[in-house]
Amino acid sequence: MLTVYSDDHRLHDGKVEFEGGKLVPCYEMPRRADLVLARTREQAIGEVIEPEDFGLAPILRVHEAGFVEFLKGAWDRWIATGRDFDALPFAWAVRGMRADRIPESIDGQLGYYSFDAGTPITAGTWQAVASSVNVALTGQRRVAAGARAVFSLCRPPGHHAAAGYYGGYCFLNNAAIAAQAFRDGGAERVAILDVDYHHGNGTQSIFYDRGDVFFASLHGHPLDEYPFFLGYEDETGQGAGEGCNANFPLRWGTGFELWSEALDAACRRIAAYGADALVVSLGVDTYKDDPISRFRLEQADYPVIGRRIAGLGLPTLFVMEGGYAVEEIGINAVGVLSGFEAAA
Ligand code: 6XA
Ligand code: ZN
Repeated sequence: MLTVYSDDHRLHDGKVEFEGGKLVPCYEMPRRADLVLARTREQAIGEVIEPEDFGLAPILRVHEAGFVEFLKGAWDRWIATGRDFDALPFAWAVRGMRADRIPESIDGQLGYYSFDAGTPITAGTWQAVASSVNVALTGQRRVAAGARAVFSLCRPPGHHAAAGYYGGYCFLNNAAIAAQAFRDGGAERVAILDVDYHHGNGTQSIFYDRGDVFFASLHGHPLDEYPFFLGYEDETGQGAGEGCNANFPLRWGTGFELWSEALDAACRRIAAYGADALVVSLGVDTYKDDPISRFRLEQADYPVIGRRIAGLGLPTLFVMEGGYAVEEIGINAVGVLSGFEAAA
């Protein structure tokens, strides 16, 4: 399987995120992608290629122009106010407040365009984010051209990013942009399977009222887990998208037996939908030793996941999302890919 990768991910290197009442070192660090890349090489998964540059047009098919402008300029505006540390928001519009007025100050806009304080913007963030999108789109193009599967080793991840806001270590939604690119390239129907530990709230919201992109997600139950405010079973899509959204929330402590039943159910829904292409939001923070998650998957489970996904028989783009048990992240992510490949 081809891997698409760029060193540009290192340009996004946040120092701190807000967690447990403190500013703590970022879990989402460059070493994550470095280890996944090293593992693809160790396991000789296939050639590693650099991304092409697709520019802004495919991004603007999914994200609001004002939001993209904000992300591009946020760091320069932040340091112009005299700060020299990571940019983090601290106030948001909630129930009954004015979400229809955009503040002018950088601090107001950080809150307007985000939903958490865990996602620092740094000097190189925009360049890394744009490159991560190119990694996804380069993989998408190869799959659209006939590859059975490609691995887009995206960093920063994307599935929490919605059309107009960022959060959860995500800025632009790589998987959603790739899914839209499949549609724009002629695919009638696209499915997205999100196996990251966290609900892909951004991806869900982008396609919620559309019937041409099916979204299925297995994740920590919103009663327990971040992002808390989306990801329930009764979110089934709306309008033309009714029936095209399937959530499988699972409580803390879930192990592979229960998790894989949910995977089978998600795969049955995708098979019934009849997609032309599949995008997998591949997070491995479901692992038992992940420092921010509470499922109990084991190393040996990841190839089984890959095999099950291969059973769908669809042209497949794997897009890297989360996973923070850094030493194991490469083993587990590449485990999924190897399982997929072995199921020829
Ligand atoms: C809150 C937790 C962010 C989760 C990010 C993630 N700081 N998403 O792994 O898939
Ligand atoms: Zn995650």
